[in-house]
Amino acid sequence: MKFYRIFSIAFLLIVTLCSFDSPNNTKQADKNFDQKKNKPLNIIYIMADDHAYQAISAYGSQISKLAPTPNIDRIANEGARMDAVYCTNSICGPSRASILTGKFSHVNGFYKNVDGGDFNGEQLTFPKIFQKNGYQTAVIGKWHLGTTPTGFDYSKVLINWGGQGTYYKPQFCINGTDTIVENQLHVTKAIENDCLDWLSKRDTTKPFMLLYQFKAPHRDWRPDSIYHELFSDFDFPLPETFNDNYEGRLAASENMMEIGRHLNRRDMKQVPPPGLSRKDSLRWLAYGDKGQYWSPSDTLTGDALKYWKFQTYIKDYLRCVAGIDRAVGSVLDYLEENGLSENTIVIYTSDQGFYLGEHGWFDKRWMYEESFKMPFVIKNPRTIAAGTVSDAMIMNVDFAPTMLDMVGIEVPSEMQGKSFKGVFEGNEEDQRKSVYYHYYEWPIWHKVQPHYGIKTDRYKLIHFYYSMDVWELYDLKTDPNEMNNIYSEASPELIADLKKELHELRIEYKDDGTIEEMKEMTDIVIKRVYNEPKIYKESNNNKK
Ligand code: SGN
Ligand code: CA
Repeated sequence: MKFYRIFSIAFLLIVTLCSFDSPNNTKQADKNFDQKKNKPLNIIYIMADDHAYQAISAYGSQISKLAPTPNIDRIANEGARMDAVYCTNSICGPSRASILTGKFSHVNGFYKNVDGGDFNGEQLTFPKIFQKNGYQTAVIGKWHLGTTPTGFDYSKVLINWGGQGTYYKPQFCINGTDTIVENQLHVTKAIENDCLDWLSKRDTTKPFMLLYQFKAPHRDWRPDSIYHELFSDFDFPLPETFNDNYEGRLAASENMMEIGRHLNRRDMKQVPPPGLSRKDSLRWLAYGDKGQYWSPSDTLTGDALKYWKFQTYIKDYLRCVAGIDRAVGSVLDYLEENGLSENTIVIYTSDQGFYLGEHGWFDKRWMYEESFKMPFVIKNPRTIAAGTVSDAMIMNVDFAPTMLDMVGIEVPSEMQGKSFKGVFEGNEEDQRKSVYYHYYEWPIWHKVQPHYGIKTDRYKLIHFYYSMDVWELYDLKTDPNEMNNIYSEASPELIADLKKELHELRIEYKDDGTIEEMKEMTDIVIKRVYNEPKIYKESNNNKK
């Protein structure tokens, strides 16, 4: 018995050490262990879908003060709140693909959600590198990249509604083979339970890297019934730019994502009249999408109607956020209760930002601040001082290199992003001077012109190039809400400097195709070939 125990301890030790002895990274074994505690660093990467920084109380906005997120704030308080993290393409699948690969959309190939094909899971991603280096890896929740996740020991991802998943009766695919439908729980609760379950059953001899990814608070903002009464006794303030008239911004003026004009009956939780066929009732619910006028009552019109739509929208959105905050809290509690807090990096972010009524909008896609900027809080008790706030400019392609770097794994040179670990160690020279953006999808959904641009610490220059040729320039110091396009009145030197920097970034990131080539990328239709189990396809077809 004694011999067996000694043998198994020795065996475990060998297995653990061998698992770090990867040809990829010889330095890792010594770096990855805390010298004092001899424990490897784990990672929990938490990502919501469409969670605006304005709806996280650590960021201090007016609305978040009325709808606080104490658990997400715990991560910021115990670590850092990052104030200038940007996505390179503000749309779900493309942002996720950039995060996984550390590469820009046009390089990893997944640059459009609609007619953009499937993510090529054969390419190098950070979960694969963690896995190779002895980590136990898992992804649970929203994936939305078509193909079955690769690089994970365990995956349980949403597959219905084209990979979006639904709030109720969501369908999940486990390890690319088994499909299950969750009939009881709200999707956030189901994902929360699955993560806690995976954590409690994991192999404790190995470090872990878990992607914990919510469907909420994505459109159509359907909260768990336990939150239905939340915020029902007060209204939220309107954002400053709620009644923007888009003057001087042609692309914005052509949008189809206005709270006043494009929220449909389904978004507003209206109930179809009895007796309609399934097809007709779906059509009835989608009414409003294309700007068709509707009101829930004969008397609710004009500004009052727009106000009612905003309150209905924002309250449901924030109720979804409340569920996420609880689910973040239970995982943080698990880490504390199981002695894992000190050696686990926890990140909370969203696939992109979102409009909560700013410029009169919902949705994302624009290079304007609310959708370009991602919320990002991170705790790493070994290297990040509690209560850190940083305005270092970071892009989502930097996440993979940073996570690898933080645990001591070498960052592959093919990744275009770079580690921002140095930001927490006072390495100013590591910091970016500007960030780059490129969005391709057109016209659905929401009619946002393809555009690319650059943001420096003060200015933002954007080129809308698809069915117009329009430049916009904002001075973020004097006009943080981006209401005044100063392109035609700015000094030629300033414009020339910014264009030069933009041009250099396009060359550096290998995104220097001609306008015609970029338009072709928008026009090309690459059908998705879902690598999903037959049972899912059949049940989906039955719905049509
Ligand atoms: C759905 C939504 C859109 C949203 C896209 C992309 N419409 O199509 O409003 O922009 O997803 O979202 S819905 O009526 O079906 O909800 S993303 O998060 O996948 O990028
Ligand atoms: Ca999204």
